[in-house]
Amino acid sequence: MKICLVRSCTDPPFVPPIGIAYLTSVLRKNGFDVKAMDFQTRNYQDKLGFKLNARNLIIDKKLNIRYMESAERVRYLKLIDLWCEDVLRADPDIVGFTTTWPNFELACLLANKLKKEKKDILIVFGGPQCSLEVGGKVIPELGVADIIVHGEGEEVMLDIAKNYQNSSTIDFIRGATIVKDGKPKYCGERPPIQDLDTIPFPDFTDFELHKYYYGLPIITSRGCAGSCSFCYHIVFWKKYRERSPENVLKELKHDIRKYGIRRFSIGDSAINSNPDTSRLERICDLIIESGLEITWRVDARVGNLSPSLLAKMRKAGCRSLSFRVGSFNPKISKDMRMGVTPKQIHDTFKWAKENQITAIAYIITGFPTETRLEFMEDLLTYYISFDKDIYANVFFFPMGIYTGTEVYASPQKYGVKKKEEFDEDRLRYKLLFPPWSSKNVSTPELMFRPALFSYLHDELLKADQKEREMGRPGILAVMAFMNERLKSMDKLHRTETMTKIYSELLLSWASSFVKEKDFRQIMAQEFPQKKCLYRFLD
Ligand code: B12
Ligand code: SF4
Repeated sequence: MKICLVRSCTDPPFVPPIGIAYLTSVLRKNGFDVKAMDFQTRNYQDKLGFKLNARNLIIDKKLNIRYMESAERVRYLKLIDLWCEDVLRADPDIVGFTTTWPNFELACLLANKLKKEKKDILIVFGGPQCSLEVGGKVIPELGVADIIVHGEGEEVMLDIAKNYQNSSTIDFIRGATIVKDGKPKYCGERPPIQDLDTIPFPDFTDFELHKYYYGLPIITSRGCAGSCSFCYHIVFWKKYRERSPENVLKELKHDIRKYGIRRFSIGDSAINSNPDTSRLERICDLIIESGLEITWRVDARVGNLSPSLLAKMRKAGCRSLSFRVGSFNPKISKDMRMGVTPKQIHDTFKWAKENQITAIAYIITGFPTETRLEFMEDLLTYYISFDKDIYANVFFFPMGIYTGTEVYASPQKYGVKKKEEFDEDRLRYKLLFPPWSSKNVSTPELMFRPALFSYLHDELLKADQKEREMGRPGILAVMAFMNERLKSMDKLHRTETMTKIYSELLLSWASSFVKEKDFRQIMAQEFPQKKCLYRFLD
């Protein structure tokens, strides 16, 4: 029996898909004939003669591509035809798709096409996009998959392959939803794999490894010991589990020997998730002692990385840390159940910098409890404490409500007003990013807050001279930056909603510091040449 495992994506190739590499390994160890395919590295786009950005792809419930010029629609369908031919050439009995939101629509279209071409093929969907909420309800409605696996996949996929080999109908698989005659049947939760050291190392032999930008992926723990209210990682992996440092070292050595790659992307939700950092220290010690010359990046959290630990991590090859910082505002950070302070953030970033580790921060704006004033105060705090060397890599994102998270499950507690009611045609929103709102954040403002923060950040990065001239503290300087933004937005966007939000933001922020009349006076004195601000305020 032949099994194909596929990643159907048009994004640039960062790392090979470790999820299907794990499944490949487990299935091969059990005697199955497996072919893993990553369409991210194959040059289909070159073959077709055009580049496609599937992140803009929107399909409806009938699998029609929506909101797209017909010429471009045809290009996507051509791409699906090419992919389909490739999969069918391998003559599989089972095709497994690894899904995330950027590749989900393409996975649905390809699965649908495969089913049309070869009726008896068994289609299995797995990966992060297959949460119980989405995988158990929305995917069955689309009719593209026979089985949807929720969460950790090694044991479940092996069960599916064994069952299918013994009988061509599958009635029950724990950890999955089975779709029969269009009806989904959830077979209940499967306990997470207790001892991660028992899982065989992922098998990357089918991938064109030289084509990936970030080297080879490896994962040393699954889940997170934290409990942040917006975080999908804890929902997906359920229980936090760690591999032993010795087992991690063994895999690193195995990868170097087998693939000749010394650059790693560690995929842990947070490498220092455990408040007790002794396991992390031990991993670093083992790498240093064994003299492996490797480099790696990983996600981390703020709170328990000391200067000495960071120095050790650097020595063990750490070159970049991505922090899901949440918010600079301690109150919002507490609401997020992250509980970090601006000082902790600042110190961690400073120590990383001192140890020549690039620190990247992901900031979430528009948490449902974040008022406009709090957001504006955050902007100001950021402005005042900004240090170009430390905050060179900061990225701002709108708050997304993932299915299954604490915020999703308790809309009342977080004041989330709207969670359903989307445009039926826009399947993507239904799956991941509902256009929600709360009494503090309207839907358009949700998208605007990170844009404003990014703008300020970019200006601060280039603004050495300007900054000095303006002096600190800088309410007025921030205003000036925002004014610039408004001007460019006026030209670029010309959307009334955005302009309105922007002027409201300015007014509410300003009036919290100074009376509106005084504010106008100050602005008139300080920035007489900047007319457009008044235009929108009047
Ligand atoms: C490291 C990482 C990255 C790295 C490397 C990406 C990679 N492909 O490995 C980088 C930085 C490049 C990255 C980028 C992005 N990422 Co990322 N990433 C992660 C992270 C932290 C770990 C991934 C990992 O190593 N997992 C370990 C393996 C073992 O798990 P797995 O792949 O999920 O596979 C298991 C199961 O899912 C299942 N399974 C998987 N496939 C299949 C298939 C079948 C048939 C079956 C049965 C089972 C199955 O079994 C596997 C083994 O147990 C996860 C969060 C997390 N901790 O899981 C986010 C995560 C996967 N990323 C996410 C996102 C959104 C992105 C981006 C879209 C971000 C962006 N805005 O651009 C891009 C997408 C890039 C791309 N096109 O792939 C989301 C996905 C959410 C969703 N529903 O789609 C996650 C879950 C984080 C989150 N926000 O909650 N990411
Ligand atoms: S520390 Fe990071 S990975 Fe852990 S629960 Fe919080 S956001 Fe999620």
